[in-house]
Amino acid sequence: MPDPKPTTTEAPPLPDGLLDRLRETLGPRGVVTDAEALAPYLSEWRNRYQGRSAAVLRPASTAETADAVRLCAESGVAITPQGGNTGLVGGAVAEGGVIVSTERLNRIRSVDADTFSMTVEAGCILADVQAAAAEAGRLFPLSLGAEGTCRIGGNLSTNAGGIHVLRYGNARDLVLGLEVVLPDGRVWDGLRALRKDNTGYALKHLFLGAEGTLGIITAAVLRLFPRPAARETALCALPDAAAAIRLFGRCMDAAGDVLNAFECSNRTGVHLAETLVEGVTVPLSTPSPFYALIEFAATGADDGGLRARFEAVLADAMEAGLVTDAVLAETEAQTAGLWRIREGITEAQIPAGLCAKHDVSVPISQIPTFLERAEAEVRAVDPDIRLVAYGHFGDGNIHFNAVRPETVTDEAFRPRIPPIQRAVHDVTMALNGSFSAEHGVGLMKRGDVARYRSAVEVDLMRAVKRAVDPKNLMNPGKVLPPE
Ligand code: FAD
Ligand code: 2HG
Ligand code: ZN
Repeated sequence: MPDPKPTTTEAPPLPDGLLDRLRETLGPRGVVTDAEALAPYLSEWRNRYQGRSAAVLRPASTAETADAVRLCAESGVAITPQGGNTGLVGGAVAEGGVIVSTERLNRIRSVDADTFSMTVEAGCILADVQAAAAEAGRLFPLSLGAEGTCRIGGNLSTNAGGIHVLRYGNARDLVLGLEVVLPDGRVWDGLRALRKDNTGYALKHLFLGAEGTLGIITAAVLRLFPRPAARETALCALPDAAAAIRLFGRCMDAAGDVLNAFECSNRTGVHLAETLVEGVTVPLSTPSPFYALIEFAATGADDGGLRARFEAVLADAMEAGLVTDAVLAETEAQTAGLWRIREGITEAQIPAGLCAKHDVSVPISQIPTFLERAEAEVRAVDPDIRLVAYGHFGDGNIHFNAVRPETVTDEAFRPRIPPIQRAVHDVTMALNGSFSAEHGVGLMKRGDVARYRSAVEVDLMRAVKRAVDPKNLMNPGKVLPPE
């Protein structure tokens, strides 16, 4: 579980003549080598890794992508696919070779409202995909804090989750068809809009969540849904995580058909957002040990008394002592304010300082046990750590961030990260959980793959990688542990 210091090692040079051939193929806008222009592609959101690459390629079509990949493959040059570069595990960090950015593959090819599907290129920004669907009166439900920057190809390659998984599924569940440039430059055209197709192996699922190790996704057919006509959002104060789980059960029971989001945070998460992020205000009178942000949304013209249903669930939960205080948004501005708190928790992780990050999932009923055991392990390493436990509790997905104490520098804290991560992941796996629920493996969790996935699973993954990318040129060194 490496947590490397950033390095500034020079990028290895490319074979003679390759850049000229790439410029001929992609045109002057398609190849970036200037150090200043390269810099943003070589840094990453948390400043944990420093990339190294001699060039960024910016193809503007599938054909250009295929040509560029073929040229690199012929020269034995490794490729790191990159979308919005918002990934949190170092998957888009280049360790030599070239970066292929999808940013010019940014056309919405078509939106078909009648069949509830749309075809988009991989470099479309997620927010633009959502907006194009909305314009056609449809919903593309994938939603996450980075949606203004991340690109749909990156979302599909990380099988992104976000705030609506409990209702609509992960990114994987939102894809009907895919187009992929394979590591040798061939194009797999699987851009089918079929809901049913049992004609052999489901190839698209190989590439979804593969973090760019098997090919470059260039386009996708996405599933669309009816747009919610009404939504109600509440922030609830809770005594503890156990109450959150019982409240989730009640919401599912009473309103599973309209439950749109169930996000939680402990007090430290909300406190850091309030104190470190602009525009975050908690509209409750007193601080609480735990919070839940809950959203109901109805799609029909008749909202089925959505607010009344929500109020009834909250009133029952208050009577049962699961909720101690709650605010139900009255206006769109208040709804946005409540969601700002949620986004603020993620944003606060940067100014708060270095943290040991965990993106785990456990069976929902085990969340309180996980929190208790993981906290004990973390405090054994450093009793003063600030623990931010938040995330998509309705999916059993906890972002468990152990933030350095205020009195300790990032540098002094860095060596404490590996033992903390090891202990937290051991707790997770002992509860039959996953050491990466959303963000993937990238560079960061390759060691965990070796430790926690079975030998059979690792063998199968290696066999797939060898079959699709025998020269190991597509995002080498990511996901699979070193042999
Ligand atoms: P990148 O970071 O560019 O790449 C991610 C991986 O995909 C890399 O391995 C890269 O090589 C590969 N890749 C990118 N494009 C392609 C392609 N076209 N073909 C093949 N491989 C490709 N994640 C969640 O799941 N849920 C969240 O709620 C969430 N919230 C976030 C909030 C913030 C503020 C931030 C900064 C990140 C968050 N993330 C979340 C993580 C991140 O946004 C997602 O992983 C996102 O899906 C990455 O998209 P991207 O375009 O930035 O991909
Ligand atoms: C979120 O849910 C993201 O906001 C980021 O997945 C979580 O690692 C984090 O802090
Ligand atoms: Zn998340």
